Amino acid sequence: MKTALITGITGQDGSYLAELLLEKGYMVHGIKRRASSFNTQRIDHLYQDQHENHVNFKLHYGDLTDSTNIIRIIQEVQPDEIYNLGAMSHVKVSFDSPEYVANVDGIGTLRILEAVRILGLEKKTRIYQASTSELYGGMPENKNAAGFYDESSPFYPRSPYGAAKIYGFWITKNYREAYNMFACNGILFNHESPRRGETFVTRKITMATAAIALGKQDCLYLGNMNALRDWGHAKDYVEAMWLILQQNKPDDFVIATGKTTKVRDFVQMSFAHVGFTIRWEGEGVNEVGILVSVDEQKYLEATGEAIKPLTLKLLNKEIIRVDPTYFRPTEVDLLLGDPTKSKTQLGWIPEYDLEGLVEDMMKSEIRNNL
Ligand code: NDP
Ligand code: GDR
Repeated sequence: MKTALITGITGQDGSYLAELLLEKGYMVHGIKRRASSFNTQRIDHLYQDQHENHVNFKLHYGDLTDSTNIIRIIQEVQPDEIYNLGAMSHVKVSFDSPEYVANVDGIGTLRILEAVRILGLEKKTRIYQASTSELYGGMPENKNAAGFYDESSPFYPRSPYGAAKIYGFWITKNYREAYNMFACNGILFNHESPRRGETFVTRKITMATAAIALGKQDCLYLGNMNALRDWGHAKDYVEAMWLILQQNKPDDFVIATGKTTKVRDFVQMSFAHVGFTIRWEGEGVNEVGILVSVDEQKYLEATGEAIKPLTLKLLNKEIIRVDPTYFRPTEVDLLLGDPTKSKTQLGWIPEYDLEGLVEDMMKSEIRNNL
């Protein structure tokens, strides 16, 4: 039985990865932070009474800012694989707490690598580092000839988050080269799911779509709707993380769909799921989305209910508006990844396309709201 340690196990990716590794027969350990209220909703279904026999899922209190804690947990667990997913992962919030992000997302990665070295586990323990398309940032001219970012595209981060993650990327690569460690970066483009944090744009949109459709909310406020993102499904992306650590040689891989979509079009797709048609008017901060019609049949299929009078009252009203609060001091306008290497070398085959992702998220939101 292999043993894995996951930092960030309470997050979106950590929860799907834990499920995947348990299915594969791993003993799974995770690090969770102490919080004043429960923060384990995404993994509660995996909980096991530690008094039972054959326990294969265990949580440890810890924090990536605490070296001694990290060393102690790794010493106790003696992992074959570490997945370092723990991070302050919100790009906009990273402008508010840049030093903290540098500590957790940057130095936190170093703490994991050093712990493995200090404990003499370099030969035993393989390490996955959660790197990101935010490393590429805002330089479209850095793309390859076909217009995509790939493993050889230069980096130009545009946020304290991206800058902290770039340290994580390079220190992982350096430990691989300096100490022969099996340490790899997965450069993952945006990936979403029904478990996505509620303040990331896709989840914010699908939650609001369901709430507006069911008469519980009047309007969705968004920031830059012209941003383009390469969105995949988190379930597919955790499979790629595992594949990266099963290779003969350590290496870095881009994980992406190879398609990019505007935030505005994601909004359109999400509302189309409940039969809403939106007309866009105005520009910049004055742009609004007006509800022009509701397809009764689609609404019924999506919600299992007839259209609510409160929903019909929204016809011809502005249901989407721009709030500049959500703009970032520096924005990443366009992300589009080239998954050729991961598809050919890892044999990674994603199951979901964008339509499938939106459908999965919307079905879950409707269930949550009924
Ligand atoms: P989430 O924000 O959903 O989860 C982040 C996890 O990190 C949570 O478990 C959180 O704990 C934990 N965490 C935060 N701060 C600390 C800390 N100081 N010490 C220990 N753990 C901490 O992120 P995702 O699951 O979406 O992403 C996983 C990783 O992949 C992150 O590193 C992210 O930056 C990176 N990434 C994500 C992409 C995406 O599109 N989702 C794309 C590319 C990279 P708590 O629950 O207590 O807050
Ligand atoms: P991102 O994801 O910054 O790409 O980072 P997010 O969903 O936050 O933003 C995507 C794009 O949507 C625009 N946007 C809004 N974003 C949010 N959060 N809220 C809004 O109201 C809103 N309106 C428009 C943003 O400006 C941006 O252009 C995610 C995180 O998971 C990172 O941890 C990860 O590394 C990258 O994806 C790849």
